[in-house]
Amino acid sequence: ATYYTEPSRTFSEFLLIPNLTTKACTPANVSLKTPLVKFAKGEQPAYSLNIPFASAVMQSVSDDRMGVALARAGGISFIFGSQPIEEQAGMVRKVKNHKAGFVVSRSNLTPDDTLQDVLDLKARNGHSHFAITHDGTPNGKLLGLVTSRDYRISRDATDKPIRSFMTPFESLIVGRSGITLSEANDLIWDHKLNVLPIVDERQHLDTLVFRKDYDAHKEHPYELLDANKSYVVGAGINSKDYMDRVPALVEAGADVLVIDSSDGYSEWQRETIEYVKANFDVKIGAGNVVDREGFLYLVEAGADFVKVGIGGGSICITREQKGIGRGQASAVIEVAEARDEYFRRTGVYVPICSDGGIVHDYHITLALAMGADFVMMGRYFARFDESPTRKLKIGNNFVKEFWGEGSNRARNWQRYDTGGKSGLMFEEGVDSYVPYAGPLQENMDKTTAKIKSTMCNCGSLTISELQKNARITLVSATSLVEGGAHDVILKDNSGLSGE
Ligand code: MZP
Repeated sequence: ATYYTEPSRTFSEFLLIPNLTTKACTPANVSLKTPLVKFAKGEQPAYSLNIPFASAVMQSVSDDRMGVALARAGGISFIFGSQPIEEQAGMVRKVKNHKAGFVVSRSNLTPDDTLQDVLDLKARNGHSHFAITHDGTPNGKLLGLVTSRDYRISRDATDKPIRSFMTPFESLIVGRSGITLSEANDLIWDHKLNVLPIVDERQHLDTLVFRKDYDAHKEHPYELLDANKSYVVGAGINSKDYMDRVPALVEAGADVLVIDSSDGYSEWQRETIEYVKANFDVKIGAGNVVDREGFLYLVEAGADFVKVGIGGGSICITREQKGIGRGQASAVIEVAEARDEYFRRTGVYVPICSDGGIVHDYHITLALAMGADFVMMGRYFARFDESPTRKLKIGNNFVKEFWGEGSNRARNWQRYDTGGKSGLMFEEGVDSYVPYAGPLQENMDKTTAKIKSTMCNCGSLTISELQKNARITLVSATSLVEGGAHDVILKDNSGLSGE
């Protein structure tokens, strides 16, 4: 046997040490954009994410509803594959056919009309929220209405002429809106609007600014998330029925596939990748691996990205059942080194995804700092309204159901199969509950705010800067205690009463 001299380490064993924070390094200036699939030096990846989050290929996490919600927020879902092919393809189709949360309609409104007129038009068209765009001259015509999710207009403003919301300047700020950057890009692209989208720190559209000389089609300031103007969606496949599953998923519009397996360092995966590459024009990720050898094997087979992690998932008992796996931090660090070395040697950058084991938000920042390009999470997303499972009340708390793919409930034997048995011989996952946490967007806003703030502490405006500049230290067991509230009586738990 070969012995590794270093122990396997998890994220909780590390902390980031701040670097110099320059004045330009503010959360609003931080970009979380990250490549999803491989690309050659000097080129752009075919798909990027605006936030480095993917939802797990799991029955209890990624269906079409999660697919839409996460794509809208700038990440990607991989629709679970442990279901009949047609049902999975149907979910993919639903995400692809989903219309973003706004409509633009040409209207005959003029700046002399009041907002009440706009509201009436809005009511007639069934729009719930809107912003207004204009052709740029103070007396010009409205270009249309943009509905969005959280645009609010005060009641007492409704009888004012629309022009009071406009300035006589060439640049016209037309309204605040909460739609995401990708939605704004779709809007601009689809309707040939000469407006420049300005985004807030959450990558949400803040304002649309009219510019006479601005041609969105010539100088699009942001990359479009996706070329056929629908949400980007991924889908899980396995190395058993791929010859039937892949054609159906591609036909349904899946942009990116991923071979979902607890152990990806196998000839089964190589054959699957080769088949997909030879027959389809679709991106395919593979995994999971936990070391350099596994990474290189899948990359040489043609994988567009590689997933890292065995046994670290919150619902996973693989390590207990089979004694295989590796601490997630150690796995990411080694595979990231192999990725960088491969890039130096070949000029091809193959993104890696840290899959499983994210417990605290700061674990995401650590995973990125250690070299992950994006993270895949199950437990994190299972807690939200948008996950496919039931919300229940247990005692005084709301919870959501969350079960592993290797549990008796999911019976995803293909994910664990090591050769030809069509059944689950023993469980590698559990059936559980997670605390209900509310809507996805609200939670993700908090998480990304923490990541951006930490990146500023580390003096990094982009994920690749963080990967280069981060200084990471191991923590001792005793200093872990120092990291939480300590030596104080917490008010909530004190049991004290008083006036
Ligand atoms: P987590 O984010 O909940 O910690 O981990 C999610 C990851 O656990 C999934 O993306 C997948 O790789 C893995 N998983 C899913 N089901 C099981 C299981 O039943 C599992 N053992 O390990």
